[in-house]
Amino acid sequence: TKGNTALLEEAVAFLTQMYAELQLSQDERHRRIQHITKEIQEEGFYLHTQGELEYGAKVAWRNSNRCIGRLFWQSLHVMDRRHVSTPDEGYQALLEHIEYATNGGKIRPTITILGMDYPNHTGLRIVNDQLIRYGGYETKDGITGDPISIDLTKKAQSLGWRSKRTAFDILPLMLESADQTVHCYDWPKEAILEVPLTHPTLEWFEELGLRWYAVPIVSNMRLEIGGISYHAAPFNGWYMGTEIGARNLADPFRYHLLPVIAKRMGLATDSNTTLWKDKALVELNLAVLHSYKEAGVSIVDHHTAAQQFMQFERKEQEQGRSITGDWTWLIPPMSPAATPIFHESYDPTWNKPNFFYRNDES
Ligand code: HEM
Ligand code: NRG
Repeated sequence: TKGNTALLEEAVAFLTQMYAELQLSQDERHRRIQHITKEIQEEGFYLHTQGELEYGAKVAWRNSNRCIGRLFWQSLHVMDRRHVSTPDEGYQALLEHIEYATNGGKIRPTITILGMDYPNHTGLRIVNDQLIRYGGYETKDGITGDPISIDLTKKAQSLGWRSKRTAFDILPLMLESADQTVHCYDWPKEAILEVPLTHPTLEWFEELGLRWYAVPIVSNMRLEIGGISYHAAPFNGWYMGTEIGARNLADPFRYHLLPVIAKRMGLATDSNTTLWKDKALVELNLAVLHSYKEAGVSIVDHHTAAQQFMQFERKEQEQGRSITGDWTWLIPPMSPAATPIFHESYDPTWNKPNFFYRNDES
């Protein structure tokens, strides 16, 4: 936690930016800063207004250097759930987030801000790194499911969670309360939208029995606004196809499906120069985009996302702002040089408000 002087400095910087950008009255800004100064002196923290929270969350998205999806930052739907303190209320609020964001497939970018920390009070913590993810199990014949979730799956099991041990079991929500006990909740089956994967032309593809969930809801980051940290602030947009098709299902340390798909395609996997991995990647990524489209679930391909990102850059410039970015994350994991982002360079400065990994400044 920050000392009072540092906190006040960050608060003033944030309010100054907000009042200038939204062209609010400078008198009001003065009054607000006076109020906050007193609050910080007396309490060691201050409370954001709903407007500050909403603006701060949107700008945190706009400042997310690693995000290619930032064109839509103004459309973020902010759920102010700061009053939530018990795990049961937390579960209820997050279930509402999932339902609102999923919206039958027409995904709405959403953030929920749950509880908060005050001096001498720790708010709820979300143990999961995404609200929806598949379990992973070590078996004597190798790993079943998502290897990235092996530890979290063990933790759920230690809390009494039981599953069918398929390759695609939805993990339960785990919430840690102030007394450091962890509470475990299964999502209702009907709340979790998933997409079975089929291919536009390869008929055998659906026999692989692959699927992925509709909405990525990142829950391992801290939202920082004006010196105040929100440790339980999960957010979502929609997927870019390559996240699923070129990483989650393809990485050797995730579902590792390229050899399986290449064999079904009849490719010679004993020679690198057949480009069997590249060919399998293309078909897998086509299947992802095709299936989400077919199911009516929002998704964006990496070429369109890159065009939208360039539009974001232009729009920001028109507003007199320059964008910051992390090139190594912005380029897509497939055909990066076929997108304009590859051929640009980005200022790596981290502006605030922003999202940070929990317990970490970067
Ligand atoms: C990262 C796309 C919405 C904040 C990313 C990444 C992609 C992406 C492809 C890289 C992920 C990776 O390589 O693992 C999109 C798309 C969105 C969207 C298509 C659709 C609307 C959002 C929203 C927020 C956000 C709503 C926050 C309010 C971030 C942050 C990261 C990120 C903080 C970095 C995550 C990390 O460091 O692990 N986004 N995003 N994005 N995005 Fe977005
Ligand atoms: N790569 C991760 C998700 C990270 C965030 N991606 C987004 N965020 N699209 C994965 O599950 O594949 N978002 O807020 O939409």
